Amino acid sequence: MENTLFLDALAGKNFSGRPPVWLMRQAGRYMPQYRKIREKYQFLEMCKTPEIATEVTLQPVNAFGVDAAILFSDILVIPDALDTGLRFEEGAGPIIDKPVRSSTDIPNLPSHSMKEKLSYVGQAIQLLKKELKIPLIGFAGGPFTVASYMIEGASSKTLRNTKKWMLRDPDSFHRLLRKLTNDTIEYIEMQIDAGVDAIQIFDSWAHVLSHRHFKEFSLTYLKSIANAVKAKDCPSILFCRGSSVFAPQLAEAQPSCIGIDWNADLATVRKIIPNDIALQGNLDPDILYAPKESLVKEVNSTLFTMQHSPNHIFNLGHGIAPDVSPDAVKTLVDTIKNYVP
Ligand code: 1CP
Repeated sequence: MENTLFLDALAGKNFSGRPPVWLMRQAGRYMPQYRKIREKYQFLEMCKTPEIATEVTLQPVNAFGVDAAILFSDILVIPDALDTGLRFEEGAGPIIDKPVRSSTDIPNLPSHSMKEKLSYVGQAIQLLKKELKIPLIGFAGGPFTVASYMIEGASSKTLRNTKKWMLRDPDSFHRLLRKLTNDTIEYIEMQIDAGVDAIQIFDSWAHVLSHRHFKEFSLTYLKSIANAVKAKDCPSILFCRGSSVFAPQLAEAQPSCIGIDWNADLATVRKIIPNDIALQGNLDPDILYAPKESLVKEVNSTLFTMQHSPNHIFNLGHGIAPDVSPDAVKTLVDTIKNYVP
């Protein structure tokens, strides 16, 4: 590996003068190179073909020179492996044909080996490790977020069905979360064995939960996953939307790093999170729509806020949108790489 900035920052040992940078959703529809491949294949077909997943993972690495690669896949490969009939409709996002609607559906979920069902991910990781000179991030969804897609059957802004189940029958809701946690741990252990250098957990929809419910229905399971990653000597990053509020609770799971959404001031978060936990973030992804001058100014402000931090990883506060200009992404990465404190 030629560039270890990302791993150095996760270990609290980045003294290079600038933070490493990678971006959530750095591979995807905003890149013309991605759209060209996507014209020929279905999204899940791309995830399931190790050579294509490898090529798409490398696209942002080659185009922008980011300091870490994230495996091209999706958090919904677990519901797919559980035979829920996942498909991606153009413009409509994920659709699950056989949603899990109540406790009676839980026993019908198969107990497949995730290691076997998702072996295509392991194969992509092995191909990538041969190509990459930077660290590779593996990932999975947080059980609460994955459950919410399985229950809603499609994208939802309110997660109404999920919250109704959670509030009316918490015991069976916990059963579903436990099943998904076990499957997720098996899946992540396979990724680590295949060679990923760090694991990020995306609990993207945790922000719909109250403080108490976050602790009960999200954090409990994030803790189990963070412990399993630690037991494999692999660094972990916990991210959720809402992390600017939930960061102190996420710290209880003792991950290597917490991904912070864009609502918080990183310097303020830094003061309340134990120093041995790295912080990742947290530019508002919409700043990529701003004119170049404002974009550079905003990036520099974040860099200045965290300068001399040995454990800051530059990222957005959430993923890149499909209509962002690749030039803006290039400007962002270049501004960080050229930063002189
Ligand atoms: O039509 C297409 O071309 C598919 C678009 C697409 C892409 C490029 C989807 C469908 N997923 C992905 C890749 C993806 N998803 C990655 C790849 C690695 C990278 O970051 O470059 C990752 C890490 C994810 C993770 C993911 N999928 C999350 C968590 C992160 C987040 O953005 O909050 C979530 C919630 C999903 C579900 C999902 N998959 C795809 C879409 C469009 C969505 C979101 C749907 C929604 O808004 O509810």
